Amino acid sequence: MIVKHRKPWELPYSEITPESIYRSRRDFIKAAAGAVGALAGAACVGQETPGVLQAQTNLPALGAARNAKYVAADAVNSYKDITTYNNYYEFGTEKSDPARYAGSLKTTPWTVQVDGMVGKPGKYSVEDLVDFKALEERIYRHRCVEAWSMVMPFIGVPMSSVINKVQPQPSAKFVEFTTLNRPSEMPGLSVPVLDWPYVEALRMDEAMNELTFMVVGLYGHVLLNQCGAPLRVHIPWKYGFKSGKSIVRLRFTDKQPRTTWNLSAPDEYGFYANVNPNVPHPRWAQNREVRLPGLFKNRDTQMFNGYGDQVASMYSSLDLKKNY
Ligand SMILES: Nc1nc2c(c(=O)[nH]1)N[C@H]1C(S)=C(S)[C@@H](COP(=O)(O)O)O[C@H]1N2
Ligand SMILES: [Mo]
Repeated sequence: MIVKHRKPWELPYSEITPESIYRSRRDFIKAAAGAVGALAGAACVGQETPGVLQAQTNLPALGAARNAKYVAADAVNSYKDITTYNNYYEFGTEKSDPARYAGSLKTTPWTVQVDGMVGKPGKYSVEDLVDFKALEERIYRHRCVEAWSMVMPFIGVPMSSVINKVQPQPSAKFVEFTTLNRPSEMPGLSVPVLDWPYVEALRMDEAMNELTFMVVGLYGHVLLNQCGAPLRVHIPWKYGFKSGKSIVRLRFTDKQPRTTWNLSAPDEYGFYANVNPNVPHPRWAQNREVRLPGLFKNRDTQMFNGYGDQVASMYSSLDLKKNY
């Protein structure tokens, strides 16, 4: 049974600003202080063109060269913003819940099941699927359907390199990825806000697109659990909900998979979920967004989140208002 709880962005303030009204005064002041800190951080980022961004963390460092082809011009968000303001409903629906509760998740050992229409099905470790000698750093924009955005220095490999290892059959048209479903370590799973486990999927050409990234690190280090350790997807031209975290299964199929948010509210969350400012969410506009840290919508949302050159051609025969 799916009990629909009110999601944070279903409150009426979301149209005006997701943050300023709802936050307690204390949080408000903290956010304002954060904004000042991020400005200082942005100045450092501007100077630090080569090399990998470093974070304040005890997690192991990951060697990865920055791929200059995928560096968003915008200032990078602070490590703190990226790791304390999260959506990861398996740990709770508040933005602060993942940082609070994800620490207890055990990410080793980790097994990814590969099945369906694939030449090399089986159980794989992260290291089997991701070539850690080929890691790259990419600075990607990240746009949530809730109309906030951030810029994140991810470390990973193209999803195409992972898919090529397992050799999908030519008949496979979609790849589905499933998140871990472990109630003992994920308190949010006991609340039926979604039909668990969290499932997302891409058309095969989308999965093979050069931008689609299989992420193992952030800011020069191994991913924190709240960010989707040990293995998460990032698809920068789609709304954030397409980018599943803590992936335990890759399934190849010829039928369009039933994805979690689409099942939960099909009129609000399409299978494609391309960032499209011309298709408003039924309950709020999508043509503006707040780049965090910020208190108000402070920029226009770009078609395909600004990645149209690399992805628009995949949708030339689709009506993107119908296929939202
Ligand atoms: N398993 C799982 N993956 C998920 C989510 C989730 O709740 N569970 N939330 C999605 C949404 S809505 C967004 S915006 C991004 C947030 O990623 P971030 O916390 O790294 O910014 O993760 C996506 N992946
Ligand atoms: Mo999102």
